[in-house]
Amino acid sequence: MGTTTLQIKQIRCEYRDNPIGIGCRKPRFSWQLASDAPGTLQTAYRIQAAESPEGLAAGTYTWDTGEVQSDQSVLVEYEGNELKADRRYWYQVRVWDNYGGDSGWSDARFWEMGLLAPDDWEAAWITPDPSAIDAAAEEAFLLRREFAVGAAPKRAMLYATSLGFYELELNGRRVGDWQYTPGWTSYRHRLQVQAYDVTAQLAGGSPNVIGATLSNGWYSGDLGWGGARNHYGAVRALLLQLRIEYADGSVETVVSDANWRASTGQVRMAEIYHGETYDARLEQEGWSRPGFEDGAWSPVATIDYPKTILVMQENEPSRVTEKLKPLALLTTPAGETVLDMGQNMVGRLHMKLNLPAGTELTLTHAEVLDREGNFYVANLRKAKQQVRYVCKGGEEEYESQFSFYGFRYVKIEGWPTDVPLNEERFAGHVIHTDMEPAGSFECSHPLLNKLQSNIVWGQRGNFLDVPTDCPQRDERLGWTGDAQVFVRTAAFNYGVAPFFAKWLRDLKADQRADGGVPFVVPHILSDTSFSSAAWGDAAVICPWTIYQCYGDKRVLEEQYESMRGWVDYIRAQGDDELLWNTGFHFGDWLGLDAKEGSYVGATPTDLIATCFYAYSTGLFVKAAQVLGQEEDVRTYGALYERIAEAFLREFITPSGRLAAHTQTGHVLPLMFELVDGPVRERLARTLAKYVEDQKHHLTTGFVGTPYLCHVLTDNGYHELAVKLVQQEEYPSWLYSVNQGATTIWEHWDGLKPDGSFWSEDMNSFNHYAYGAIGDWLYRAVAGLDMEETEPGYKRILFRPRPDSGLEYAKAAYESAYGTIRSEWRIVPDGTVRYEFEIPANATAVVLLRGATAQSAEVNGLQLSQADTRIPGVQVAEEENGTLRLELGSGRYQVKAGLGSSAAQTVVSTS
Ligand code: RAM
Repeated sequence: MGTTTLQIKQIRCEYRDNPIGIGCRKPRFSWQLASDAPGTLQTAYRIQAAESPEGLAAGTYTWDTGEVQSDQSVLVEYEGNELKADRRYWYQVRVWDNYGGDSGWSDARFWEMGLLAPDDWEAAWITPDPSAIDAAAEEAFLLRREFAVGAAPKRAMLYATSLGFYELELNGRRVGDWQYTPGWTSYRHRLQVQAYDVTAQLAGGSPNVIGATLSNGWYSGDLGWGGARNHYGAVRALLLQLRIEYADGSVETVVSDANWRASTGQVRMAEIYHGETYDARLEQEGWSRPGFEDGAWSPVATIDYPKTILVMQENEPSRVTEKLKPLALLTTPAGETVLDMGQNMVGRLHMKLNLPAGTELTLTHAEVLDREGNFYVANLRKAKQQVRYVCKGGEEEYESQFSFYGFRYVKIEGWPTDVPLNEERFAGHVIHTDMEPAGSFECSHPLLNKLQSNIVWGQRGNFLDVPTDCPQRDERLGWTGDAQVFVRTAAFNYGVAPFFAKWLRDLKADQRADGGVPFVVPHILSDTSFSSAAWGDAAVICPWTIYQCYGDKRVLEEQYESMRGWVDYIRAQGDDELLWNTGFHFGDWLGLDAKEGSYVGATPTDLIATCFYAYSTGLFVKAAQVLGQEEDVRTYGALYERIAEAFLREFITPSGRLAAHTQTGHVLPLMFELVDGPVRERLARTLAKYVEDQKHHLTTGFVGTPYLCHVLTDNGYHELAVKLVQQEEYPSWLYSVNQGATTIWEHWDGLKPDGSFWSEDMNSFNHYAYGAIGDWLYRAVAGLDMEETEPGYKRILFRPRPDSGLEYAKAAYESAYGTIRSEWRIVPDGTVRYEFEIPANATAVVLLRGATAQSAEVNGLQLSQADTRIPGVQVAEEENGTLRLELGSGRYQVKAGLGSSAAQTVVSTS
């Protein structure tokens, strides 16, 4: 019974299509199946790889798996001949399914290996000769090299990295569109190299020129709120290698070496926090083109700097991903001229000018206006976020190269009074790591949709190469706690596996020998800025979450020692090995129950620390199980049991009362399953009471907030979670939405009801932590979730909650298997219409509360009569008032009754 519909939809190598510059020696391959037949599963696959498309056709394979009986279609690891550096490989995939279908061979795609070892480098690190140019000064410097290219180059690959930021030009044109290269890693241990295919940009049979501009960036710029700079070194330098292959097989290499020339230029200052000073009159026309006279330029010096730390680029690059038009040009009550971008964004302002030479413009960037509507920068602390631009005259265009700004408003100063200021000359260029969009959530409540948008913008603004706390003030650091609370939400909105895999390698690199984890990764704070509970736990929670969401076992393998190191670290703290009751902790950071003048919420830090100790140990045991580390499963499994017992002994009275009277205190043991039976019920009841006592307001901070609604929903108090999320009064998520927020705020009361600010000291309007509620919207309300045992959405769990006070909700998610969709809508007859989409080679469990088989229809067929004869429906049964379906791939429309509680909670939003 063969079918002809089976096809391969997309194939990927290391999460990307036709990637270049791959640095791992065993890349992994994923593909998606497409088939009309419901319940399609892959039964076998075959992958072939060769050094050319002809090689694939002729059968000269570097790898041929043969037909492998397996349903694995995600992240299949390369096991062929050893892969060579700087080489392109082609591959194709073929699959078979449970209907006897044969996809035939997919189109051939390629991947390209980057440089893999220090020996692959002939280039030297170069920097301007120190007697001529100070490579540690504020201003950027330029490097150039002219070289001849023979006729007909066939392939030209350029590899580059730097100490500091670099941007390259080749023959007068920018190389690539990547921003802030080489990205930020734990530079002492790891420095990324970017690969560029410049074949099309090279001029055959003539002189060519490579030019590079270098600024301070994360390497040597101002970083951290203490005003410290040169965290990794003071001297900027470039490492570059261009390999040109000709049609006759010969190869030529151009490298950074003593033959380059150096100059200073038009970028007088460039700093991440402070912005850029650019004097267009100092531009040297044609400097990166052949024929430019560089006699006045200085020589360069080569320096010793290790090449053992080089790694190929691991995550997607940062790019301009969107261009926003200004919403308005304002004149504030104080008379300031201010552009309003309409969105708190991260990136920079692009401008087209035609002003007299020598005109000096100052652009200052801010997130908010104050109560009077005037420009406000106090919350930026020491960050200047300022562009100073001196015009050369005539039509000119500019945007910063080496700085990024967190802003909605831009104050413009220095505009000549006799020239009209036209807002069409400006555009906001949005920049972040160019992650692949993955999910969407929408519902019938407009304010919740705005909240979802704010969460996504929070992610865009703060996933700029590393997961930062905020993008605007003198901070912008990879705070581990923030990343940990947001990772699951992040993985719904975008594909974040490469992004986190990279960052976790930096976490591991910066982890101390005793297992301690820095507050921020990459680590640039003091030697004591390590190991707070819920912050350091990022070492365990993030890899586990990435494994869950992508089925990416390699992240677990790579991080395994780091995960265990963190658990061992905690074990060595505390008065005994089962409690963590010593050391410094951020606690329930910014919890509203904090004492006056404190940032630390009222929940005892030893309770928080011990809960996370248990949680991380439990997750580590699961990781050990996945990786077959039996001894660790035993040892840490037993440790986990003992921590859980110690927790109960220490924090729960014999009658089942928790010794911490806060919302967060109750949230954690419930979320981490440290209590069950009557104790669980009691804690949930008490938590519900606390929420009701607060008239449906939360008091939680960074630690409790992400879990609060999950815990309520999972313990029979979904209606309270709904009330919290739909609460519009302060403090609540929708309070900020009603205050005009376009991103997530650091504080519930960043902007108070009277228009005043919480504080000047620490008041970011783009801090994603509280955006962690996004995970609850996707998983609890729309019900798009997964079974933990088959990660990466191989087995999907649909658990929609039409009793969410909404008329409809829908979520879609691009998984490794393909599109997953979960939608529900309450129709006027009081029934619910659900829609589910399950990609091929995945299956799903559907749990519909309050529905019965008798009253349910699937794809127009009465379930009770047709049950398993409905195509794709494998099981239909009722369990404790819940209808449970098991479905194969396909699209399903389900009509079912609505439990009585749900009918009552529907809120009309029309
Ligand atoms: C602040 C950061 C961050 C938080 C730490 C504890 O400085 O902005 O969000 O994790 O403090």
